[in-house]
Amino acid sequence: MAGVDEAPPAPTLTPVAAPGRGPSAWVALGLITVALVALVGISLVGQSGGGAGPQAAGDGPRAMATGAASPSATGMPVATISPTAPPGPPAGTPPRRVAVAVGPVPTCPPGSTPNSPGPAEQARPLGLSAMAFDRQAGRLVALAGTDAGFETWTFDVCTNTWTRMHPNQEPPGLSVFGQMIYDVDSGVTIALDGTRVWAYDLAADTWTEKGSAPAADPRLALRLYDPVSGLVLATGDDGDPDTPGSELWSYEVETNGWTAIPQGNRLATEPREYAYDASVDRIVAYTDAGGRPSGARTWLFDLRRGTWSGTGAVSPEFSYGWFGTQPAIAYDEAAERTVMAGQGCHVVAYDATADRWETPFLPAPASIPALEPAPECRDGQQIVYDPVNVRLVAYGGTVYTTCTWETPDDMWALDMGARSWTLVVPPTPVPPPLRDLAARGAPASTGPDRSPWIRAAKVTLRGGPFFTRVPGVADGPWSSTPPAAPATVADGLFLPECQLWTDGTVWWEETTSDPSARAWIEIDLGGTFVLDAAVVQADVNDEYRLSYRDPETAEWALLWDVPQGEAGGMATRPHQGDASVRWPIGRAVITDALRFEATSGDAQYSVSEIAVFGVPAP
Ligand SMILES: [Ca+2]
Ligand SMILES: [Ca+2]
Repeated sequence: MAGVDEAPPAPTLTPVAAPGRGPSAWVALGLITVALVALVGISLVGQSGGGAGPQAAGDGPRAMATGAASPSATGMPVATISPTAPPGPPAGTPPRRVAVAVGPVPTCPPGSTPNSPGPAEQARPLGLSAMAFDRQAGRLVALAGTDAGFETWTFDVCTNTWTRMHPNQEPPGLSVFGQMIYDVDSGVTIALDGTRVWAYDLAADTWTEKGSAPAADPRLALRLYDPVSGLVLATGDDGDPDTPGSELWSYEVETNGWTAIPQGNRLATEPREYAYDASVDRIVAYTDAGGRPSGARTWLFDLRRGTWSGTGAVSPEFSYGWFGTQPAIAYDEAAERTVMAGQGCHVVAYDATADRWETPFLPAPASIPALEPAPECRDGQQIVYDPVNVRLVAYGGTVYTTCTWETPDDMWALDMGARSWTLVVPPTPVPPPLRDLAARGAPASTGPDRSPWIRAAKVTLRGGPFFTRVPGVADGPWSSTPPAAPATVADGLFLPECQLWTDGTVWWEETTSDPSARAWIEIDLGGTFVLDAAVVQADVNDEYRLSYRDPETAEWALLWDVPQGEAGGMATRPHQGDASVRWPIGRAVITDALRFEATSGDAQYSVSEIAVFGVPAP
């Protein structure tokens, strides 16, 4: 049993319903968000045939479709609780503030510098699935899913370094709800593989299979540790549609014993997130909007009395729509707040004693347009409280940068008191993309099995006109840089991915299929070559044809029908974002000249690089 003490009032943060932001700003943000959602949608479509999308970083069913994303995907606070809010117990008086000690607090060795980033070059878990904080060891425990199975890692918050552990065995899977919970009084980290419980002893570096869950409940999920009872709490679903997903269980790892927690009253809607709030000795449960306007709610569960109560708090809305994965949740013992983060650059904190949600950072018009990869903008990341450094640690997830989803591997700490982020592990350094084929050593660096880039002798723009607006193609004002020199389409230099289609490119508008009025580009290779590969960077939403001239017949023949790209603006084919990936021609093509033209698209075409590879013909 832990002690319960009165504690002094905590400092306050900004309430969710912050004054001073006028309606126009909210409208602007809504529009920005719609645009962001549209961008994200485009990106997801582009990924459909490729690797895992951002949802892969989420946690299964809760991250799946519940309908189209809406402006509520901003996670913006709502003004009032509407009549359509889910039914449930009425709001009671906010609980009295107590201070339950969650567990021992280890300290860093003298001379430690936890605010200095750890080594950038260090190995780290990729494909993070779950994290928990081992309070005895003072380290994070993480499970990361890889193609070869789950890996166990630990993170030293005093040196900011990851260590790959090599335990006797590792859980074969993780429940779709994916959380791990550190059991303080038993000194082990608990995981659920769907039907069986596993316990990790960090000091011994061993995983032990503890036994089966109480019922074949695919929605069973570990949620939190109760420091008063010393038990881990889980939620499940008994199939009763009147009480969806709100069965409560306690788990005693020492005896592998499961006990149903009696509930004197029940919620009619399924909470999405749970945390134990030690400042009031209550479970904080969050119900998302579920498609209802202003439908997000916050509930409290009194573990000692077995009763739910509603709250009067204006609750933030997180979207669980088709692109939104769940926000991360953790209780910050120092700030005495339950914190949720993720989706639309949004961090919110619940102060149970005051019954209100707060926004430590402006969720903002300032950050969304820039699409800055701020830690709070990540989707599907994990956050865990670090009692050693009295702050939250955030890792994992995905972020939308410039024009594509990326999986950042840097790690951040969030000090709720100072409202500041600290970088604790820098991103892994990566070489810049090979965007300049003409750079010294670039052709040679592509490997002995790959032919060198062919430096063209002359580029000629034919037909057209180029760099001229054609009436009826597109409305509205727009801008472009001065016309690019024709030679830039064969100078070995690729533009930044997704750059505006008229920025530094050779562009043209074309509405006719009449051969006598068409535009095309001819490239004189300055000799006769045997080609074996090509790379093209051109406007994303069009198809182009690259042809070659047969030196013997002077006829033009198809070399490559260049497909549409994946995302926004200038797009490299065959692989967006990586000009080192070549399209293999697959047959011996001998030629001395190339021809490039648009074959279909939106009548607005541009190209920034047409690169071919091969050797001089014998
Ligand atoms: Ca170029
Ligand atoms: Ca186009």
